[in-house]
Amino acid sequence: MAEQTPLVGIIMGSDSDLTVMQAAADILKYFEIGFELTVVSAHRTPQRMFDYASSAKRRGLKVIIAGAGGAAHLPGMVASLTSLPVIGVPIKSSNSIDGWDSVLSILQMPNGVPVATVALNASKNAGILAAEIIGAFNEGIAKKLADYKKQLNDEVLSKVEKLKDGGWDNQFD
Ligand code: RP5
Repeated sequence: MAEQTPLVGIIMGSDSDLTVMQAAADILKYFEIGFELTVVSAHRTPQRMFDYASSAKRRGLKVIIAGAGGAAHLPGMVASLTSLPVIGVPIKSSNSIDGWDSVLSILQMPNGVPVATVALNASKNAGILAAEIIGAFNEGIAKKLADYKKQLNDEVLSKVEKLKDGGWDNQFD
């Protein structure tokens, strides 16, 4: 596949977040949407965060996915610095108590500065949501998303048939 202009910026507070954030990259690859991926820390590299967020729109990005754990300020701070939509991925990291700290740090934004927060560690959904935002203005991507959702639907229906034919009591024999 030819190198694509990045439309989505995937950033994370630490390289230790990559095991979780990889799924966002994988699903964007699946939808053939160009993205860039890097580490930007709100606390350890505040100037880099400022530069990244304030130049993102000018550089052609359409959506930013930001993942962080613990005192997870990256998505909210990035959202404060850009008019691009920001999707936050709360991560259960080494400095998380139980994951709720990451969820609430990203979710409970003040009025005026929204962050679209996905479930704990749900970076795949962040990638799909980013694709949907771009798909609202891009027919090719909208078609891929419709096919993807049809595939989810068909997978469930085939499980319904399997259960109907095989019964519920011998599925794991
Ligand atoms: C957060 O602290 C990062 O997003 C990561 O989830 C967590 C731990 O970072 P490391 O100490 O592993 O670099 O800022």
